[in-house]
Amino acid sequence: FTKPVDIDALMDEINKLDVQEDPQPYRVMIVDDSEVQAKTSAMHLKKAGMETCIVFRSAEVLDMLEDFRPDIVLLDLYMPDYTGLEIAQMIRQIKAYVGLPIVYLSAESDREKQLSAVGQGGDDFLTKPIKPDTLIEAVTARIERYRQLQTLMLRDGLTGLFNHTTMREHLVQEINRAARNAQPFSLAMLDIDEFKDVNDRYGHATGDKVLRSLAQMLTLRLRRADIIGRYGGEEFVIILPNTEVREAVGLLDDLRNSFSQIVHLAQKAEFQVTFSCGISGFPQFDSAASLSEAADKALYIAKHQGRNQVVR
Ligand code: GH3
Ligand code: MG
Ligand code: MG
Ligand code: MG
Repeated sequence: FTKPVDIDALMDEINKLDVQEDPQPYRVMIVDDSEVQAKTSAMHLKKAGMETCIVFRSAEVLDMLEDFRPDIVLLDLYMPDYTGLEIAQMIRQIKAYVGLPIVYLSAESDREKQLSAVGQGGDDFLTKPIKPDTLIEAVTARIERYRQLQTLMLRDGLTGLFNHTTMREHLVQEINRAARNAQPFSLAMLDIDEFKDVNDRYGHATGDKVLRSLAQMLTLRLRRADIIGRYGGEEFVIILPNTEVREAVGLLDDLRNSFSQIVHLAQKAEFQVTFSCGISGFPQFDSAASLSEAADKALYIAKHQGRNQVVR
């Protein structure tokens, strides 16, 4: 006998999620061989509430990009080992960073050289010395636009969850991370049961609301570290870092139970919806293809055994 869910309280919390702002501070990476210059910029940006990281040696740029995940790179033009231009071009060769704003921050005042720098991988050129307010404004504008574009590219418009492409990239990243740290992780594939009937009976708009309610419940109930995506129509996928398959089955079964108890409203009707779920895990499976295939197979079995259940 499972504890009944207070649906009103759950829906209240779910509704609150809609208005929650993303509180993530802006992240600025500063590449400069001059410690004084870098620290001065960093200090002004920190005062404006941003997070900064300083890289003095260009050889460390790529590693720091992975670790720090900046929203913008401020790049000095002249450094002892590589030039800013070379670093910008190196960054641009990596698919994940094609859209990352790169702004040169240099004392170079020759217009020709500035334009040539912007032509080769950079987005903008700011001349040192720069007023703190000007720097903050320039950085803020670039980051706002970058984050908007990231949301459009990486997320699904209906639910706000990660899209199919992003989830595939996250899966590969998670395999590497788990292997490096010798940790397990689980992959869950969810598919709403008889969803065609929901659309047929109550209309497509109501179907969309059901998709959003599941997305919001998953976002609310899972940990911040869990990565949640909409894989396609009424299919969802979750990566659960540092989670054994056995734990993932328990967790997803709780979610399955909660979701099945939500009473959805259409114009003249109330109805309930369920989902089925298949789970696979690392290191039992250690490639993106084998993990997906195993979760898919388990989901198929869940459907065949009568739906509204979690299978590993
Ligand atoms: P099963 O239990 O076997 O999964 O049955 P099902 O009806 O859920 O599966 P089926 O694949 O036959 O139908 C999926 C339906 O999902 C068909 C399609 O109309 C609906 N669907 C897909 N994407 C969307 C969407 O974005 N919005 C809405 N409202 N419906 C969608
Ligand atoms: Mg320099
Ligand atoms: Mg389906
Ligand atoms: Mg379905």
